[in-house]
Amino acid sequence: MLIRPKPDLTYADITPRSVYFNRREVLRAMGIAGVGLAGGKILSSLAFPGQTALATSKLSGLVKSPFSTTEKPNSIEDVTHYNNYYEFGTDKSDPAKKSQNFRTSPWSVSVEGEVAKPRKFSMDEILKLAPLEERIYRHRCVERWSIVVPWIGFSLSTLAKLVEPTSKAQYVAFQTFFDPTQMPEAKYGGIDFPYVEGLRLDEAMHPLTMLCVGMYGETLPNQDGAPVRIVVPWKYGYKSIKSIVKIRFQQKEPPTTWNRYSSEEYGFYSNVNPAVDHPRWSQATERRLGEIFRRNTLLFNGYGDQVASLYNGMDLKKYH
Ligand SMILES: Nc1nc2c(c(=O)[nH]1)N[C@H]1C(S)=C(S)[C@@H](COP(=O)(O)O)O[C@H]1N2
Ligand SMILES: [Mo]
Repeated sequence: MLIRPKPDLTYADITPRSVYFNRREVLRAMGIAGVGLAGGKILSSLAFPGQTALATSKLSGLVKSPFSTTEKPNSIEDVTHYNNYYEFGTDKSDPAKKSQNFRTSPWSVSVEGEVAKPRKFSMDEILKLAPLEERIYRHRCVERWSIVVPWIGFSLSTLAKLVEPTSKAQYVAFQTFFDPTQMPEAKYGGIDFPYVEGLRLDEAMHPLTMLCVGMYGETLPNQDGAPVRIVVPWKYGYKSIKSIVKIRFQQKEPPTTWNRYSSEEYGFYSNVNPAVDHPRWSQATERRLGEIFRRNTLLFNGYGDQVASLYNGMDLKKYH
């Protein structure tokens, strides 16, 4: 039998990042900063040592969100060069390099199952469903690193209400796009694809749960889940499924990728909880990318005031 390390343990703790070349600084020095709408396209044709340029474009009409933390966001370099996206490799630096040619247009998301009005939404339709909000959220990976990201999008409930879930809808299942020809690294991932995730209906309808289409004022970089992903800030990062093509409302609890891989280690709920250890490591502390000293991890990742009531009376150790 082949004994191989569990993929999610590859980086049980973070390694200090090397210093990345700062794209914006370089552009400023070159006198081509502030390129506005065309910025993404120009940037995508430039590459600097140690960093891959982003093929993103600016999103306009952004509104601030009351859900934002006042903590300082990480740099865009941190957030785009330290990723988990196993379809594009298991090393934290792989997604930035290996997702560059991922085709994210045309794109549509099929919303189906226990709903009165199933339909497919094109990306253009999604972008027009609601005002795009900038929401600065804490994001905590089960591997004990955390980041603060200015995501862009709106509450998933906005889309859900349009399809009118029936009374049988108790859970929501999500599925990532999968194409082994575009994602040749996936075969070394050690998990099954397409990547799937799920939430209880009340979790999915909670205003903090985001349908996310961008970050840092622009569309999502490929490595962060372009063109559209879910972000659930009070749960471990793996619940925040990237590049989704399907949302299904259903009666039964859906299978989820990491739970299938190891149910002891990755529960369906996966709420951030410093008092419930992963079987192989403590979850009490975390390291914020860019910081040296560890921080204490907060129950529900600090979103307890908003979400604790969803779990009243539940044994959080059992339903981890
Ligand atoms: N499709 C897909 N979604 C995914 C993953 C993945 O491997 N594939 N990794 C998850 C994990 S473990 C984390 S921590 C977050 C990381 O999101 P980020 O790279 O944008 O910070 O994405 C989650 N969503
Ligand atoms: Mo993660």
